[in-house]
This record gives sequence, structure tokens and C-alpha cells, in this order.
Amino acid sequence: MPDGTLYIGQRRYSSWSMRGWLAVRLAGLDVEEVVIRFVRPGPTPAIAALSPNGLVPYLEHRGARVWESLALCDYCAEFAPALWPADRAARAHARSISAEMHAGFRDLRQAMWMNLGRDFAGLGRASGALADVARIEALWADTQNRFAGGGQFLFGREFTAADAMYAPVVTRFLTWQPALTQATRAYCDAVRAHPLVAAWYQGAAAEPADWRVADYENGGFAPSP
Ligand SMILES: N[C@@H](CCC(=O)N[C@@H](CS)C(=O)NCC(=O)O)C(=O)O
Repeated sequence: MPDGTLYIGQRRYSSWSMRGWLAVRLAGLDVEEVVIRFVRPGPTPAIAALSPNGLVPYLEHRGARVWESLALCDYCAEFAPALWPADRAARAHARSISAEMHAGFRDLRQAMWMNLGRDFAGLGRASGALADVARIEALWADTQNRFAGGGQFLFGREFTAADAMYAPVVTRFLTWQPALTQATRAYCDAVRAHPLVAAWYQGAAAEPADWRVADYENGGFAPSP
């Protein structure tokens, strides 16, 4: 019998669920997964009735109730401390960039939403989104230069909670293909190739077609000038 339940949204669209799921799987928690399909227009009643903040991811584990993806990362790190870097300064940096992700990049998230099954190359290039892309590229480059020691992830060879927090950004970059530096593309390739990220994509591809949400499949957008 599993130790708890992790509630998530559709893998194809739910970026915050992806973060929580990656943290839970990296920590090896033995939990059952329950996917709750989004209802549009939201909020989704089944999620609102279940989760304290009315959102997924939401984890129930051995008597603990955990919501907010960053809190899930911290909870999972209690079982797998390597989710955060061992070095104090690196760990402070990892927490800071993860908090920046959790709190921000709203323009990017709105203009280039997560859809793991579509190619929206060249679209979504609103000025605010491009400013977010530039900040993320600078942040990743600075982090890797200071802490990765030549490894493929943000803090080296191990995929940390910070990588989990940015993994859905990687998927956005792959789907929408804004102009990116070579270093950013190399990081995106490394994240995409991680076995857990690959498993999440496979799960998304296996979701039934009637789970699709029209708003996220085309949205009626036009390329930005
Ligand atoms: N700050 C929250 C954000 C979670 C969030 O926005 N989740 C979305 C899905 S990605 C949700 O549950 N939406 C409810 C709905 O669409 O009905 C976190 O970090 O977990």
C-alpha cells in the first residue's frame, strides 16, 4: 500500500504538476498518482474541493499535506537532501532561483503556455515574454558558470530541485522555440533527456485525445510582430 497520494493535472499542460511530480519521483516517495483533468473555464471543481489552495500539485504523504510546488520540493528534500546542493552558497543560490521561478515569469507563462504535444515555433513572442526569456537565459548561464563545474544541469551532474522548477520552462522553449543561445539549448537538451522528464513526456503522449483543452491547443493566437 502506497504512503500517500500525489494529485496532478494533465501532463500535457500542467507545468506546476510537472515540478511537484519531478520532486516526488526524484525523492522516490511511494505515492499513488491521481490525475485530475482541468475543466475550462476553471477553476476545476474537483481540484478546488480537494486541495487547500485549490490547485495542483497537491501531496498527501504519511499524514503530511503539502501544496505549492516549491513546498513540495522542500518536503521531498527532507527524504532526499541531494535535491538541494550540499554546498551552503550553492544551496542558497538554488533556493533563490527556484523562488524566482515560483514567484515570477508571468509574461512568459501566459504567452508561451505548456503544451507538450504541439509545435508553436516562432509564436508567442510578446515583449514581456522575451524579457523573461532573457532573464532566464542569464540566470541559467550565471548558475552554470558558478556552480555546475562543467556538468550538464544547473548545479552539475545531478538533476536538483532547481532543475525541476525550471523543467517546464525547458518544455516551453522546446515547444515555442524562441531564439536561444547555444548554452541554453544544450541545457534544454540535457533536461529533456533526463529519464524522469522523458517519462513525463511519454505520459503526456499517452493521455487520451479527449483530455485535450481547446484553449491550450490553438488559443486563436497570431505570431507577434
Ligand atoms: N503556485 C502554485 C501554482 C499551481 C497552479 O497554478 N496549478 C494549476 C495547474 S498548472 C491548477 O491547479 N489550476 C487549477 C485549475 O485550472 O482548475 C504551485 O506552485 O504549485
